[in-house]
Amino acid sequence: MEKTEFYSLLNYDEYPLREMEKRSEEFYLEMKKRRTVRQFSDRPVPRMIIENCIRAAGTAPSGANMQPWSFVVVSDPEVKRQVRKEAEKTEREFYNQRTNLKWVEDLKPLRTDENKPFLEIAPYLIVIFAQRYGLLPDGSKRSHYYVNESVGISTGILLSALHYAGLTCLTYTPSKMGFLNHILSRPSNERPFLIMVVGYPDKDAVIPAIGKKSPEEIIKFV
Ligand code: IYR
Repeated sequence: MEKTEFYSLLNYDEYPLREMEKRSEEFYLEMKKRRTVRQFSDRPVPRMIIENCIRAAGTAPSGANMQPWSFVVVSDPEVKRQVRKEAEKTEREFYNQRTNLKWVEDLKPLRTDENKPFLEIAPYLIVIFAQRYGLLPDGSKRSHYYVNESVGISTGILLSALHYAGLTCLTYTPSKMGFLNHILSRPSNERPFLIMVVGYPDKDAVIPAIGKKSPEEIIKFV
């Protein structure tokens, strides 16, 4: 297509088919090694690694390119302590609520409970916020589109980048998340989406004996 003020030329690297096969398989084998970890080491991680991974997340496609996300990186021990305190409060309610019996039963294989020590032990909590709408400098609102899809894709890229960099993470969603706006002073157009707990695994970390569905179960070629 003709180059105009709206367009610039695409920078695209085409690989030979054999190379594409190899790259796709290698990527699969790398991602297959990722496991959600709930026991972290307090070993520090250089901030630049986190920043690079968030830069990768920021390349995600989004509805009308509105990029409706914010990433708040928490490493301050006092802020982590507050997050843990509030998270454990809402989890205690969740695990003891009679109406959640079936849900709690479904979680048994994951061995989760209301204790969330990793929120203080892991060096970083990346708190991802979804912007329901944008706010312009004059205070007026700007529509955002497909917010969940956009922030979900960005979060997936963040997870992949962290794993590829050699870190472990936990995608953690406290049962209620409103407290994150207060603790982190986020505006009312933002709602907490997920906490990405990031660091090295504890040297004795264990993982649940669960697996993934087979390709036959998840793929249909039509
Ligand atoms: N937020 C609780 C419960 C929980 C819910 C789901 I869905 C999970 O996949 C895992 C846990 C907790 O994190 O303990």
